[in-house]
Amino acid sequence: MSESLDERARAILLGNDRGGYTVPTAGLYPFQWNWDSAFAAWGFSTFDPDRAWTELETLFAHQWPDGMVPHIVFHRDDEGYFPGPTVWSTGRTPATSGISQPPVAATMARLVLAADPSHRERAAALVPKLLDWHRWWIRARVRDGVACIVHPWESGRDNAFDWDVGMANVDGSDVGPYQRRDTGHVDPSMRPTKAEYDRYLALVQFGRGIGWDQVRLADEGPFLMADPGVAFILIRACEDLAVLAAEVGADPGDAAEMAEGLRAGLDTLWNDARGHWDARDLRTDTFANVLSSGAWLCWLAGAGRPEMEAHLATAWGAVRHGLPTMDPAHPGFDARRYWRGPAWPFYNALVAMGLRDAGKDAEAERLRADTAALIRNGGFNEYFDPVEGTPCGGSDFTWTAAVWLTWAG
Ligand code: 9YW
Repeated sequence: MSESLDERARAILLGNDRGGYTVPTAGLYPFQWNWDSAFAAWGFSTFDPDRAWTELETLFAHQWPDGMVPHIVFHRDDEGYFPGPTVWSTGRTPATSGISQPPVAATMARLVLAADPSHRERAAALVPKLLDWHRWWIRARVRDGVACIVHPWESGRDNAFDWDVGMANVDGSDVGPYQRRDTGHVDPSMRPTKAEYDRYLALVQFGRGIGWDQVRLADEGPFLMADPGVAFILIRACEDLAVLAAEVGADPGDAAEMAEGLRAGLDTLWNDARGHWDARDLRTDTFANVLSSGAWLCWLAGAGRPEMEAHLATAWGAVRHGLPTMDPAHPGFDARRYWRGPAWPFYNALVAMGLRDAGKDAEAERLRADTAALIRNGGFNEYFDPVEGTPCGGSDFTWTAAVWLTWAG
């Protein structure tokens, strides 16, 4: 008898385990990524809660003194990824990148605790670290009342169309020669372009040039965009942190107040002319003018609006498989190019969590069933073409396996 999908998913998590941390996928992403790890913990919680807590603890063991939790921890050398530790040059040991990633850890920690409430002490020990991280976001990234990113990688949605308006002001012409590695692992037509990578690198070089001073990065850097994705995730994470702290008898600090303050700033992300949540370039005060993946997370923060429900129905009418990460009617929609169209199982899980909490059970269930079918037919890939259902990107992906075990399967 062939291995069941549950067994396969568990084998992927165990196979990507490098001892206390999990890589997103062998080859393409050989280090510990921040939000991937939080999803890995949720996946582990279905069969090894102890290992789930270790995943989160390893991530937070590399928190910076200022509270930031970096987007990559380079636990050991690996030539298979660019840009590696010497390019970031953050001076940390072990090396880390110099930016963060969407703060889903508090939300995942709450779910991990729910899976096995006996680990209260480990949860309680994480609460002050989560609080420090969320406060870091407020101090180093919230500008104009809303959560911003200083690099597209910080959004976790690297080449989303959202960032084009801000990236237009980043000069990537002088970054010098470099050798990409991602295009050696997967089909280059599914990856961000060279022009985008030049600019990604220019932003890293800027951060390095100011010694990774996080406040200066936001206030003086070439790129600063308000990100609806991170904005919604951070509000939800602060709310979840307040609940988690109460559940384990830890001091919740100002978690609830942070959520409230951030909620008050959300209005500046509503693009009234187009009727949807939208990314905004703070350097030029310009909307991205695109219905994109970040907007789909509105329900996660209790920020759903009737217009968003209508957009969801339209997007679903246009593609057959799962939720597209960009408006299929937009001329820039590209069904296979990373965050410019494809459906991502882990992201669907996050959107569905919001839909369910907003009482939209039918929509949440549709997303679950769609995602399950994609995985059943195509495997545990990084993402899928939402028009044809073709598996794309890296295979045997950690967070795809994790959401199969926790939600889709
Ligand atoms: C990169 C690991 C990461 C994810 C991001 C995704 C991609 C890294 O892979 O970024 O080098 O392009 O966009 O969300 O954490 O899975």
